[in-house]
Amino acid sequence: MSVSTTNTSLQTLSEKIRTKTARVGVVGLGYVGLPLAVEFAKAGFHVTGIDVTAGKVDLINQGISYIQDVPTAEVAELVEKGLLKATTDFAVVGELDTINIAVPTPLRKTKDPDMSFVVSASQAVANHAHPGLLVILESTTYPGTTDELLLPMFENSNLKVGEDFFLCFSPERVDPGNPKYQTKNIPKVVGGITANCTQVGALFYSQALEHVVPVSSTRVAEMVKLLENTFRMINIGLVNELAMMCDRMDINVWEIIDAAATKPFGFMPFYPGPGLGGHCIPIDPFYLSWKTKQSGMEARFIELAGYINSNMPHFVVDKVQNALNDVRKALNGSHVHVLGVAYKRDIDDVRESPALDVIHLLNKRGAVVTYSDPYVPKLKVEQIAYTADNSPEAVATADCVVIITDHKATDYAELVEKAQLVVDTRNALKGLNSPKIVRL
Ligand code: SAJ
Repeated sequence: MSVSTTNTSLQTLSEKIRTKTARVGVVGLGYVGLPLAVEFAKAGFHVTGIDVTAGKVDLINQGISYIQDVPTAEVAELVEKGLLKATTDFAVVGELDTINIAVPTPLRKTKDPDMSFVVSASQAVANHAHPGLLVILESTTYPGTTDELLLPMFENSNLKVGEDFFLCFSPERVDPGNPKYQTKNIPKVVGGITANCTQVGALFYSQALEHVVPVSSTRVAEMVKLLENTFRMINIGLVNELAMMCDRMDINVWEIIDAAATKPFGFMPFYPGPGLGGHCIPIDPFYLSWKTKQSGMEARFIELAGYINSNMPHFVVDKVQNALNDVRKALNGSHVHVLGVAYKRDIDDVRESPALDVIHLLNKRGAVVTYSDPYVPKLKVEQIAYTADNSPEAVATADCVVIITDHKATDYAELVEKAQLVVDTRNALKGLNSPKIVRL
């Protein structure tokens, strides 16, 4: 009597995972993939990173980290021990037992999902798929991606999902620069195409991560992540609209939010700002609204919040223009110094940063723009290349300084002393009073 393949494959793979002899692969060695690869190598697995960028592969094989949250010393030690290596060759999948796919899921200009990275990475893995393989997609995406897009790539007459191979989705929850929550201690949601898939996916993560949250399907797991980040984007949109209301009514929006935040239950503070940056919050919700449109429903909250958030750079530039007008200066021809260009404080990432929109709009209105940011030495906005001017003169000579990113390293009291005029879009000047200060 032939033993059912389900038991054989599931049991064999589970045993390899439990004994840490499973050979682990991670596709996409960015801010999600490299920390994940390092965590599994630190747990004692032999991990192979796969990336299409040879430069990243070379750096890892030299024991060098290029990700802010991953110390080079850790990478060097793991490479030295033979627990971590990297390659650009997907053929290695044929010798691996598990594969995590963590590649970008950006938006096209039309705000439609760009699935090209997921499709090419998944197909490259599927080309070398074999019985006993566990594949887990981690890239944030619309509900249905894993079962509609990936499953057909892998399943065939010899490979039955949940029996011969296992397919899951597990949302990445990496928060770059977060000193408290990193890959190992962020609860990990995982859902499989079948119960066997969920079971082996959860077993896999439990070998290296502190808390695993199994859910009933890949679609649930895909939707969990979208709820998390849509919740955030919409609430930021709410307070941005509140900021515009308060501006009309001459009320200090920051004081309102701080006072509301004293409510010990039923409230969670969000803060207005110059717009929504990063590769998650401004993007993920549009994966959800795109998919709901496919099922004939419009995600009105998302669309409205998106409109409000994307309008904030205009609102900020209007504030700069009005602040200069109040000191009888035209924006056109004035020197405006942008303080901080990363998409959020204390990191070096400028992806989708509102600073890019603000600088573009300032240029369009004829301002002479300089910027400073301790984490970002160079910047390109449309076709214009900038080099950070971190000199005290830049602040002192500017007709107006606009705080776009409130890095902790800046001495804001000194800034107010030196500057002629400051527009503060982040409440970085909280507690400081001067006629020079204009707040969002
Ligand atoms: N922002 C506001 N007001 C706020 C909070 C954020 O304007 O009250 C702006 C930020 O300045 C930034 C953008 O929104 O431009 C996104 O900020 P973020 O704090 O959400 O930071 P991200 O983009 O790094 O989001 C990540 C997300 N993590 C993942 O998707 C895995 C998000 O789920 C986390 O909640 C967030 O970090 C976090 O909590 O820091």
